[in-house]
Amino acid sequence: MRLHGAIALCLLAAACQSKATNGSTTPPVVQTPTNVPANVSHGEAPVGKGTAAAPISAAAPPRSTQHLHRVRLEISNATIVLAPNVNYEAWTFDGKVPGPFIRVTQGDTVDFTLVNRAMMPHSMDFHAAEIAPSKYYVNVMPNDSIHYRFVPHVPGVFLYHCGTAPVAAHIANGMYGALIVDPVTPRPAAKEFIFVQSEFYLDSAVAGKPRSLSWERLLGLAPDYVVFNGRSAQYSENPIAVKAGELLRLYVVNAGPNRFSAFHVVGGIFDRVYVDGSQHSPLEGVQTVAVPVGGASIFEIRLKEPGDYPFVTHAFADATKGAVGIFRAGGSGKP
Ligand SMILES: [Cu+2]
Repeated sequence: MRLHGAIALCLLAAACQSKATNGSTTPPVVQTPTNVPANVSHGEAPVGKGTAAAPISAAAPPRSTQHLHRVRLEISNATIVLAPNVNYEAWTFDGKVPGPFIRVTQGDTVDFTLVNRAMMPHSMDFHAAEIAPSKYYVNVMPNDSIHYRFVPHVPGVFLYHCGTAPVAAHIANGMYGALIVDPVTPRPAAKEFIFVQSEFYLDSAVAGKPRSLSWERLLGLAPDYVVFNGRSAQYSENPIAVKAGELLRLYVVNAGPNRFSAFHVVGGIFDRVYVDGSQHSPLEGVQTVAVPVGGASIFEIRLKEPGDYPFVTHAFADATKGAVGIFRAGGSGKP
């Protein structure tokens, strides 16, 4: 409110000065700001009062205990909700955006089947795999399927996505997800979350119909929404409950298709960041780390005291378009 008062005083002073110089006796017009900013740091979106579950959970799946993972994904079109009253006709893995979060351990076998229930060719590219794209990342025709196996040898967190051309359109329509590859020696216990950042480019609204992709806006790099886990600002409207002092581990994946993420937690400094998931030489004591499109990093942080801590891409046009959430730290989770 003090800010508003200062703005009003400045405007008043300008008007008075104008009166003094032009000699008019017309009462000064004082403009009042109409957009009242949320009374919370980085309140780019409405902040919910409680900690109700968000529409799409950010909880990471638990570490796996099996060594053979039969993963079967079905491709289909599905209407998703990008924001209140904004529906989008998405292309999906298993009817959701992002697709299912998958978790395996280094050296496990992934036995993968992709079934195409949509009306056009699609495919699958696992960044965690080291196999020949010309053999496996090939188009699967409607009502057809493909089956292959791979062994992830490198721990980290990895993007998976449809690789059918034009890839930008398939990703912009929602065809991506995250695969965690745990090291054989488990990481220290932590509360773990996955955030997949991505963009949506909308065509014109037609009454009663979900929105769909605007290719022109995509090529113009002008997203309408930039989101974590497929929905604008869902973790601001439904803050994520954590405890002050406990170790948080964030698997942050950038599906794009175009925008870098400048991942940052307001009010915190990362203890360690495993850049692009690499086990080697994590960054220590860093504030903001870029996650490139097609990349993913593992962030570890402890929030020092109870309170609300926004997490954002610090590219603030994108945060304003929905890439913002809140960690709501309560009670002590030591140390
Ligand atoms: Cu596709």
